[in-house]
Amino acid sequence: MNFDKNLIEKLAEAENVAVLTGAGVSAESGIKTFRDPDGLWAKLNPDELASIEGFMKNPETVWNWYNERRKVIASAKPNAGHIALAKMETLYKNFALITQNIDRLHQAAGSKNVFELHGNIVENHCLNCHTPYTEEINTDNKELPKCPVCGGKIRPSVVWFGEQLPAKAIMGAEKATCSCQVFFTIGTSSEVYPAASLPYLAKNYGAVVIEINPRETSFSDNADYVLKGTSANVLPELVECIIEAKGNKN
Ligand code: BJW
Ligand code: ZN
Repeated sequence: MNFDKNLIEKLAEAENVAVLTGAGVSAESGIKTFRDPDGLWAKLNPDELASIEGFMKNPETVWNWYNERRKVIASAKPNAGHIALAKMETLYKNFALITQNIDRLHQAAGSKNVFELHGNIVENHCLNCHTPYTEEINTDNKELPKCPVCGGKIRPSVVWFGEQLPAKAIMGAEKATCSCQVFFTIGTSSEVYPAASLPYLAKNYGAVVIEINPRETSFSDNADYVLKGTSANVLPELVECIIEAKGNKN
């Protein structure tokens, strides 16, 4: 891909960079997205599977849907896009990786300063008393685990529709967004708030905003640069260009 010269210059000069990622970044690791034609929500109802109301109505159904996803995620490996983002972190004084993904693949690739806006699929807690549930999950056991403290229902520590985002994650994400010179939005449809508001916030605070996505999104028209392509294709090349440009500056 031929990158715009001004864009590479901005990336070589920047000290603070923030990146927002979505499901598309993990697509090339074999994890389905949500809103693509073959995505999870094409066949399944988010109200039934990703809301507290859905969980209360059919806790076992929801728990077992997460069991199936736990299996897929446990066998998934970071792809070239995750690895390039971990490398990108080492190039900057301040770098924040803000993710909507629950799969922990950024951490597996080596990213350090990660803000998980929608929680993660590795941790679980009691719906009733909020105590973390630390027993190993047997993904073949269809029965919903019960809290050893109060007997309450155990749920995955992910963020469902209508729920608040973890305060530390959203506050850290907003701080990084307001103080960066360059903001990336990668592999997200920009449909889900408050994550979708971050690129606008970055723009309002003067950052250059770059979108990487094979398709147009709700945000595309507002981006300063749109790099059309998959994250595993675009990111490794882009990171090499930044390294080269930074080398030429010194
Ligand atoms: C590739 C690629 C490749 C493909 N390379 N790219 C109006 C305004 C503001 C807020 C609201 C509103 N109406 C309702 C709300 C609230 C709601 C919301 O935003 N709803 C919208 C749908 C309208 N938000 C919430 O409820 C949030 N909480 C909240 O706001 O609290 C305060 C509040 C409470 C009550 C009322 C009002 C306010 C919580 C949101 C939680 C989202 N949870 C999920 C499930 C997490 C657990 C799980 O995984 O099971 O999070 S839903 C799902 O969507 C998941 C994702 O993180 C999230 C975002 O999806 P993402 O990552 O963008 O994926 P896709 O599939 O949409 O897009 C993939 C993209 O990748 C596409 O663009 C592809 O082209 C691209 N792609 N291959 C690069 N190889
Ligand atoms: Zn409990």
